[in-house]
Amino acid sequence: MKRLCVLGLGYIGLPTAAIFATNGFEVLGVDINPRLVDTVNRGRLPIEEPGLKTVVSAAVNSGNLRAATQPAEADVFLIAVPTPLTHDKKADLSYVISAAESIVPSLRRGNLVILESTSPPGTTTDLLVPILERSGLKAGSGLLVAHSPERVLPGRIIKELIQNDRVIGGIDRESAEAAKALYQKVCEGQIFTTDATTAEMVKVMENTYRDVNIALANELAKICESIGISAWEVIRLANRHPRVNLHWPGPGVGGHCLAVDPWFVVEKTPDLAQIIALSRRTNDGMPDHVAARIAGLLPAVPNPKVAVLGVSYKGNIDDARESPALAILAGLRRREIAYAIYDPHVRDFEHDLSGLTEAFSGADCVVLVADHEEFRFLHPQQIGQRMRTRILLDTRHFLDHQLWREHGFEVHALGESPRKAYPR
Ligand code: SAJ
Repeated sequence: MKRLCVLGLGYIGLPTAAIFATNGFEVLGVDINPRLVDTVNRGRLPIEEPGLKTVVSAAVNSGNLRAATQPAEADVFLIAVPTPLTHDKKADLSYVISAAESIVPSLRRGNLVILESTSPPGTTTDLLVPILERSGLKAGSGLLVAHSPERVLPGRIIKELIQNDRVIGGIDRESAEAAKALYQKVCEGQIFTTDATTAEMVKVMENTYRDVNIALANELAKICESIGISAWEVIRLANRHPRVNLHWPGPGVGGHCLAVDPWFVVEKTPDLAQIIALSRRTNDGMPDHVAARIAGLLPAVPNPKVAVLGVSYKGNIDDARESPALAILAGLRRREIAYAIYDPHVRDFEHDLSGLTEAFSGADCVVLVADHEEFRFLHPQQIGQRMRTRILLDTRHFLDHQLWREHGFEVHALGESPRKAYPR
């Protein structure tokens, strides 16, 4: 199993292809986007991700990684294409379907096909296998098929691809063992095998677990705002209990994973997945809650302006797709509140981005949305001088509030409202 064909050169496919290539595999990376294919063939990067540039340029320079728009014969086909949501919150499996169809003419006896894309439980056996069998081969006798979900955290992809444990679900034991033997060549973590549908459920439940816990924290944040205590202090102290691990509130849950995968469980069993659906709606309601809080904080001045800090879906990454910032900005527009945006990481955004000075100039409120490390070094005195009114709303409880107060800012945080503690 030396020749690999990786379908999809995105956040997961490209790092995976590059890691296999630097471990001696001959890898063909396939993507429908010719510009992306060209970028990869030149050893360049389409995304910002620590360590990725080194691995991709090493892979391309070694001659082991080549990109193309069409698949070719290989020993292993690894599908790592997006599985987004449709408008009615169902899994859009069209990329999986077309990737699977594209490899049918290249499939040969003994090939291993692995689906890495996060998919609703049942996808491998009920959707992927029937497409692959159009080749004339029979899954389970001559064709190996497995699901091996990716579990890496954006911002730590290279490290986690190598170090994380993996769960591999085969359509039969032979498929699971073949996929395990393959990943063992590049992974340091432990590899556990199971059946394909269980592996699919494992993956979607990991992200569902996190989403539900964040919803609990966001609900707590709103409760604490209403009774005048700090959710951040409650969580910090509750987490001193040996069996409690409350998550952190925030301006909403973004990205392509937590905000998407729980719906795959709801889609399968809508009557049963009650807490899961409610959690999704709770988290989806946070951006508008933030917009409403901003509106409530703005002073009575003509044409108030908000400076928004950070629009990626979380800190220290450049990915602003599905970011809660988009819904916050929509909430500001609905309320006819003007804003300017500063983000040192994001390049590709559907709204205009401003320079640092321009964003703060004449502003009445700074709102921190993404917790980029650089924002710790912003100096409230220099910023305050450019603003009309010194108000800060920190949706991540990230900045040094004491310091900002010392420089004349009225400081507010999500999950907190003016203290009523020790009222007597
Ligand atoms: N967030 C909170 N509060 C928290 C933690 C996160 O509001 O306590 C927000 C973040 O700000 C962000 C969103 O949740 O908007 C998601 O961020 P994340 O860091 O939790 O996760 P992702 O989406 O970047 O990556 C997740 C990871 N899954 C888990 O940790 C269970 C990753 O391991 C998966 O591989 C990835 O989804 C994926 O591709 O499925």
